[in-house]
Amino acid sequence: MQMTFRWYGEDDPVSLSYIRQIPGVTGIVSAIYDVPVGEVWPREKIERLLERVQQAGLNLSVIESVPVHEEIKKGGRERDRYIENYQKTLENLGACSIPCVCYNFMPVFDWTRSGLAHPLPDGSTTLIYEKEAVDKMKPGGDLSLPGWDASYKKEELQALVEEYRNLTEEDLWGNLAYFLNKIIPTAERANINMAIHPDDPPWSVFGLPRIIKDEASIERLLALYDSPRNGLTLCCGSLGADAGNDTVGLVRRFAHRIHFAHIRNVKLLGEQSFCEVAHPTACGSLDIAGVMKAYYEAGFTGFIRPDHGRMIWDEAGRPGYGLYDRALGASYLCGLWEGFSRSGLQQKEKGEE
Ligand code: DNO
Repeated sequence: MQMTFRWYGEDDPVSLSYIRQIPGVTGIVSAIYDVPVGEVWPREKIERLLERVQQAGLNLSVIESVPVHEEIKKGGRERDRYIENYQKTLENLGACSIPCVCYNFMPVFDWTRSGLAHPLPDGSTTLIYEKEAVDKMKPGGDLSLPGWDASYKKEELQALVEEYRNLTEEDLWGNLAYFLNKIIPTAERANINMAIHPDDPPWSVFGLPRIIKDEASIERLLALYDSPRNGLTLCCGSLGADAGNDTVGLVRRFAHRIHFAHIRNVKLLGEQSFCEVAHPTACGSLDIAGVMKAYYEAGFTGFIRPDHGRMIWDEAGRPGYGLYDRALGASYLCGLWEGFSRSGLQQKEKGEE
């Protein structure tokens, strides 16, 4: 595995030089943030990002994300134009030797939470999703969605949500299949591993369809286009918010098609409610050591990043993306990996004796 860390570009208070100082981290996960969703990412901008990251002594490992325009997800009249743009962006990324691209197919809203600074008993703060609070939110009304990177103006939002009203999950599957049929051949030519991020949380929010949420849907997604380039960002925190998902089992089952792993722990708080906690297994409801062991045993060579962190030690910054707790997460994950590789080595030596 290759340990990576997300960097939001020059405006990110967590600088590349700080990231470089986290033991074990060799790669950066980033994106071009100043091109409107749906437009082609110019090659020069990608080259500049690549140079910047390399100058800091790191690799540009994953693009997270190249966002998918709503016209594509909705199956709108303009979708072919936006798919062509997406293909051009992939070609430009391929020309810069970017190995992996993360994306998602969630209508309108990306990750959703009801609070960004929920206090934990240890005095840190964290992201929380409480069903009751989310059920009361009205997109387009007076809703300000915590932490959401708004790509739309509020007025546009209501209209957009309305346009999805008649779109069923099956329609969304059809639109995803249409998209993959066009972009996976491009990714194959560009040598890029496409890695879809599951829905976060893995259930419908605001009545909008969500389809990448469990083992059966991942199975179906992979079968839509049977190519190693059609792969996954396996986010155990997203999938693990549903107690019905066995995150260790998912890693074992799909390891061959996982290109990128997001690792974080959540504490389940009842039906469709959870908060995020520190990475170690003991801190939450997920078996993070088991997840890492499953990657280790599968011989995983892809990218891993610690996902959201809590805010600790009075750090202020982008919710979920401060430096300290994610750095602790990276160290913990690297430590587990080293432990597994040492015990693997010992077993091998014993066998050879
Ligand atoms: C949140 C992230 C998501 C993710 C996208 C991938 O912190 O995990 O925003 O980047 O869903 O397309």
